[in-house]
Amino acid sequence: MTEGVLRRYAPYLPVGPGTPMISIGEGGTPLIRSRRLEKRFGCQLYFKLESCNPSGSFKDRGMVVAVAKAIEAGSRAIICASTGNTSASAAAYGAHCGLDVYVVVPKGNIALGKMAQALTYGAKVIQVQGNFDDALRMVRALTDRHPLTLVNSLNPHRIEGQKTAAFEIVDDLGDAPDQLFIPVGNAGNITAYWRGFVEYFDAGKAHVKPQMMGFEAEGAAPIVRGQVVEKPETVASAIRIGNPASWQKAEAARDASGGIIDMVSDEQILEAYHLMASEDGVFGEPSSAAGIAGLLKLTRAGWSFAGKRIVCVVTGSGLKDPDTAVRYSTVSLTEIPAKLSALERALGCG
Ligand code: AN7
Repeated sequence: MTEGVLRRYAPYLPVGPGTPMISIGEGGTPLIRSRRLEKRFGCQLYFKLESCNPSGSFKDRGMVVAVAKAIEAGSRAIICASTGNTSASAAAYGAHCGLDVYVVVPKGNIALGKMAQALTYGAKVIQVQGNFDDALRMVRALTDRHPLTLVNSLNPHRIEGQKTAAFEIVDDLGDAPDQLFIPVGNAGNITAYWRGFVEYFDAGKAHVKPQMMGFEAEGAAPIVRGQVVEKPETVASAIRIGNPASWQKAEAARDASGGIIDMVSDEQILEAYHLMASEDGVFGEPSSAAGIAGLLKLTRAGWSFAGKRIVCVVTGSGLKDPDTAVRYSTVSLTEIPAKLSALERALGCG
């Protein structure tokens, strides 16, 4: 049986005798080597496929810990604000444990697959006439006044769980990579990875620490611009965030690692999204392409990654957002009558 994150990394997690060791199969995700895309960069490029978690995103690693600790503390109900993946994950783990789940999402700005998940797992879905930052502000104020457990990454157990992805990368590669390329939205994940790499380094399990290379979307880049973005906009709806909760922690991770936080345009995100899928068979959601978009941007700006060992985090599955996939498809559909001759003609061999 699959171990899950709580059992596999118990010594590194806030796990005690009273913690329920729940799992729906999170963690243990594949680290795969690029075959084609990496040639553009002259580096060794690996993808960490967090899309292979049970709800299809990296959120499950943190959610399993947050939900276990909520149950341990006697909570019966959890709530989050979300651009989609946190709500899908909260709904999944809440369902597994019989908790009431409330998810607050920006109306019209969460991907179809994520909405389908939250609804089918049985969460109560509340659509706010506002953006993610509005939803998070409301949920924070609500949980100050009412006995609901907040499972956004402000909940420290979320970050604890998410750091296990860094452990797995080191366990798989035998050491930390030179650089980690990762999308940045609410900035919890870059914070969690850095913590994981530092803890494994301090435990003697890794001999180097990677540079953290984070990328926001240009229309939602508060950290890069140094100010809150009131009306964030990007095709990558998961990272359409103007006032990240872990802003300072992400900057600290960037600075301590000697890395950067930069931004990529929607055009660069969509280019990377298509290249990952068509050249390496990796179908991430648009936000998950921000890392490769950043690698392409920096390479074109003259940076050299030759000889480096780089891991790019594919944070969520491309299946989450079928609307964007179809809308921006670069391939044309062909329709034919049900005849062999028509098929031959269509393939140019008739
Ligand atoms: C696929 O679900 O914020 O920088 O509410 O879904 O840790 O926020 C999602 C974020 C990257 C950014 N990739 O991670 C939410 C939410 C995907 C995501 C991010 C998200 P953070």
